[in-house]
Amino acid sequence: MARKKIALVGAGQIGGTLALLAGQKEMGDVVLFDIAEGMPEGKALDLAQASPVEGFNAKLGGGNDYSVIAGADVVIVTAGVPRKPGMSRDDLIGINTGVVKTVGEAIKTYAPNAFVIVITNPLDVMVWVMQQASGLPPERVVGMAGVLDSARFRYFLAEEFGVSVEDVTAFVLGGHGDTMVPLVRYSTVAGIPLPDLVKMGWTTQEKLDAIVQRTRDGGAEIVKLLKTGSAFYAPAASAIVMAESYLKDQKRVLPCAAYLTGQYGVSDMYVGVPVVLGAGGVEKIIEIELSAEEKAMFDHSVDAVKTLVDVVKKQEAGK
Ligand code: TXD
Repeated sequence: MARKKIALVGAGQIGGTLALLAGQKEMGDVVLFDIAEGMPEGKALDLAQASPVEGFNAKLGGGNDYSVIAGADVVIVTAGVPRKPGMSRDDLIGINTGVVKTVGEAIKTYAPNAFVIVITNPLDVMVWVMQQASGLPPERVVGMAGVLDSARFRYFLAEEFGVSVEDVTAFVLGGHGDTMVPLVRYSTVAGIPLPDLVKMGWTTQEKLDAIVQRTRDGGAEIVKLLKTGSAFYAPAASAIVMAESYLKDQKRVLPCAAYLTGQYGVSDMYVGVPVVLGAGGVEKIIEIELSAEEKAMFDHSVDAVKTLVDVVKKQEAGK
């Protein structure tokens, strides 16, 4: 059976890291696209030269012509501009909408059967723009944010409890970042829900609240430290587990920005919810009962996304 093909549109900080991870995990052949002249080829050649050392077999290529993505099984999109200190994710909407629209049209032309994972910010809107521009079925267009937000949450919790990150599960809903809705009662250490751990004296509600806030601010904390860009190792690792679940039909249950058709009372929008990811893409949207407080936070998150989608719709109408 021929190797799968993974196309990375945007070969910057995240794109380059995606390529290395996809190679190391021997997920298939990897191609990098970018508008920066020579850079995608340069990174592909450098990564290819790591393959004998790392011990993986993959064809690695790159280019500035969208035809390089032809026939890709998975396309991971990071094309666009990242935040600088003081910028919100929403500030990127003007530039990145145009970029993602162009990428969507290229995917429609060259890789219409692909599973598309969007990373570009503001994520929840960009994934909607991607689905509209590419015309791919919504179950094959998702956004990566929840896996990253829950990974940040899990890491901070593991630090607080002094346990392995592998035994911490975290459940997040809603938009990426500031309006993220972490479900404390569904987050656990080895299946023990966080509220029980408070009762058991493992932590306090105040410490949990602080961890939730630090998770919400996780992106901005790194942007402030890096000064020249945003996080890229954890975002790349997060998108790779989503790609792997699709390629290997793993049926992982992962928080993704997925297209809702009435679930959680939301229609015709992309929002972060738990889904089953398999060979069919988003195979199931998991709809859980929310408390009044959780529902209010979720609806606030949906409203924030809706506002940005309306901005894009107005931009489109104004053209
Ligand atoms: O969780 C999440 N979804 C977020 C997403 C986590 C972290 C970063 N988030 C966003 O991903 C970030 O705000 C950016 O919008 C993207 C990519 O972040 P990255 O750190 O990889 O940015 P880089 O290093 O600037 O890479 C972007 C590349 C760069 O090489 C540009 O030349 C290229 O995108 N680029 C384009 N490619 C194709 N077409 C166009 N028009 C274009 N414009 C820039």
